[in-house]
Amino acid sequence: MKIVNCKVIVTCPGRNFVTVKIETDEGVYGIGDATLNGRELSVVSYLEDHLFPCLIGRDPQQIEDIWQYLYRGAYWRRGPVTMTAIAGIDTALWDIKGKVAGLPLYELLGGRSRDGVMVYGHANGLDIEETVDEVAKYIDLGYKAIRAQSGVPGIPSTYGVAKEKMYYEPADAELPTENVWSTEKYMNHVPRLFDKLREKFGFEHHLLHDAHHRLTPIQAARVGKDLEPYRLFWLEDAVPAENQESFRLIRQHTTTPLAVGEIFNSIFDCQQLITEQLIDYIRTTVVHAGGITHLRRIANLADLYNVRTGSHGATDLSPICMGAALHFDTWVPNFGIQEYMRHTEQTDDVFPHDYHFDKGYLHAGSAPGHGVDIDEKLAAKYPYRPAYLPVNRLEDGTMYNW
Ligand code: CS2
Ligand code: MG
Repeated sequence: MKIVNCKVIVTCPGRNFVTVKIETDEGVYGIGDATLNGRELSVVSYLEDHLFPCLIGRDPQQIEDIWQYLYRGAYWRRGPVTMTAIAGIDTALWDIKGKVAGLPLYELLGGRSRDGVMVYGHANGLDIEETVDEVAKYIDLGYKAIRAQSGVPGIPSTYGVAKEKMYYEPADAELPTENVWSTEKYMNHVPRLFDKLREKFGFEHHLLHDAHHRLTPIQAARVGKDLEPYRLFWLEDAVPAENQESFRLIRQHTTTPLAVGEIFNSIFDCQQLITEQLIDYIRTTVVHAGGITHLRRIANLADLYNVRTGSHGATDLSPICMGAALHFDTWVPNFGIQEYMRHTEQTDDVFPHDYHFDKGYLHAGSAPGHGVDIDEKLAAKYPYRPAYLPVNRLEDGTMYNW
């Protein structure tokens, strides 16, 4: 079997997605997600100009060898653009392998470890009352786990608080919008949100929260301690994790479980966090961490240290990534939870898929490969539109983390 053609499909059914399609001489094809929010076209160039020419004529069944060739062969290893491009190819190759074998991807990985994949949805509101109402809606929809974010009094806009409740989309402008942030105001507010949620709904549901890289280690330690009575499932991205040692300090002070890793792209970004058991959940996912081949390595390392998976699943990860992630989650022994932000109907129409939601769980489906396809004719109706995530400044104008 040989690879005869590779292409990239860029489409914007409400938001931008980059898709790799690999075709073989036997007519079987595979697709993979290669979307990097706000830097989409860099990945397109990396694929078209540098990787695709190396693939023509290769045996698509040799996934490991191709992965090593693309990773080691670049000389310049790692980085989000490189690893997202490799992920797009890797996912497409696993899709091909599944189709050739006539087996769903989770069977190729080692078979089913669970019946369904527990997911968490996103509840958010301009204030605590609105967030409480949104959490109630997710409970009614059957979710077992809900992430809660609320606007902070005195700050005009807050991370995670959206106008469009079911379809949160932060990449909303042709040039980055500027937000204002105050950690002090946030820190006073966030325990009140969870106090209210536990008072209203009790302790039956898992509650999660994302601090979106905005705290210093000692601030994160304080927030973790303040939230302890509310038994969070996790506190996410408490601090930027470039400095992995930061987590030592947080860990010394709080038993609130910690999750990190949605912006990591390699096992080396989480090596210290995992081996020193400084986190509880690793959030790397298929599209940004080198595909199934590399994510499996990260999960295996994590398993040795009792760290569980909790893959990123925001709307900027296409349904192809979600499909592949669900197969991965169905197999991975040290599964924790999967993030699930619903895609718009427009997006779902472009990417017909086999997975479905039922009573708080997503089910990967049993179609061969990862079970997601792309309607190229429909995709062509939605051309690329520049769209960026916001940036953040402190109240005095200092540039900060968004
Ligand atoms: C996030 C995302 O889902 C999450 O936890 O932090 O909303 C993130 O901001 C986007 O995926 C960025 O592209
Ligand atoms: Mg996050």
